[in-house]
Amino acid sequence: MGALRYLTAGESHGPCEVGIVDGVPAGLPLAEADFAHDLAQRQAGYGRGARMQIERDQVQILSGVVNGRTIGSPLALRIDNRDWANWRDREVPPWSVPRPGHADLAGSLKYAQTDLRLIAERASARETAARVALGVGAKRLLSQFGIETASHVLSIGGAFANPPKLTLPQMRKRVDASPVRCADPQGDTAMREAIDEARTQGDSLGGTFEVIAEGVPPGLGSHVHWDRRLDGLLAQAMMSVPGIKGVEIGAGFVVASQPGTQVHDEVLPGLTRPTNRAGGTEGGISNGQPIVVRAAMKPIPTTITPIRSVDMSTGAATRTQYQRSDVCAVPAASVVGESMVALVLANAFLEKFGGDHIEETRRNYEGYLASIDKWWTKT
Ligand code: EPS
Repeated sequence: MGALRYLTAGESHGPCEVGIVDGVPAGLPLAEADFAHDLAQRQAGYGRGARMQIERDQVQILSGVVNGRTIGSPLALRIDNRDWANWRDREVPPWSVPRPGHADLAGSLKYAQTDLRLIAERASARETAARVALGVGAKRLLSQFGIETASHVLSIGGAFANPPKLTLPQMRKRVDASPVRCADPQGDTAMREAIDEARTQGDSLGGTFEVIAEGVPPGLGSHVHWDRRLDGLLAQAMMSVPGIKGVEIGAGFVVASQPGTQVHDEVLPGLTRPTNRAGGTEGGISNGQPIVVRAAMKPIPTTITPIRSVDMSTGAATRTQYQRSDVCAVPAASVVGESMVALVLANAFLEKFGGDHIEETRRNYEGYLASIDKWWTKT
């Protein structure tokens, strides 16, 4: 059991999405308005479909906050599904043709459902609205200790970004202004063109994105057991974002083809590191360098152009039927990935420093920094 426990509930066309998190220390400032930015970023994004014209994601805090501060009890967050009003009285014929790449086929076998929609309802990435809401709480906790996160899209289909070196505030400013959450204006244009082309071709696109966390102290996670390794926890959390098929930390897959002398980040006096190819973790422990995690997302499985499948009610070969969907959701996934990284880091932070009130967490954190200060100087 982690220091932070969180769950989500909700179906895509049910009344609402819900997130619950236990373990948030008391005394953390938090208001409903604090959720607006991240929820809007997740909803927006070039390549999103008609559903996002319907939804206006807003968090209602159901418990855990009084007078703008957490009180140490579980935080329950609700986001309404506005589309529910359009579905609740609708007669929907059962779906029997699984979309390759979606949970339809494997989920219907596992849960013995002949109507594949009953699988799709929960498998839908609509659920990630609740994760982003939970991530806002995690980010708020981390920011009390100078830990900041950002995310940006690196590629969509065959269009790539080549962003300059940016501070996190600079990056956030550029990303917020880009409909594909790309920090490089040329990449932004190329990515939007790629999405337009895919839409015209009746196809869908995936891509890659990066999450960065700065200000993370050394010592989160542990080398002593497989399930305490911070890199492993980050990879699992990132892979749990719908559509993600690959995760790398730091230089990732590239290091496998390079000699050790060109891979490992040398240590200089003051414990500074001239490079960060390790992506902020060594031996499953944060090392004081920025955490850098990248993920690869597959194209959306609901394609305008039908592809081969089977009608499970007859066993006959057929083709998929198009339903409303996004053409590309990589920008949205980058927001969700950042939320998951924040949740993993907040959990690891509270495991190390504990605290039932934020000031207790602060005392523990500052005591630790003072104890390691003789070796490690913050830059
Ligand atoms: C999704 C299908 C689409 C997306 C949805 C994820 O929804 P619908 O079936 O209602 O058209 O828009 O994403 C969201 C609703 C969201 O909030 O991100 C899917 O099948 O995964």
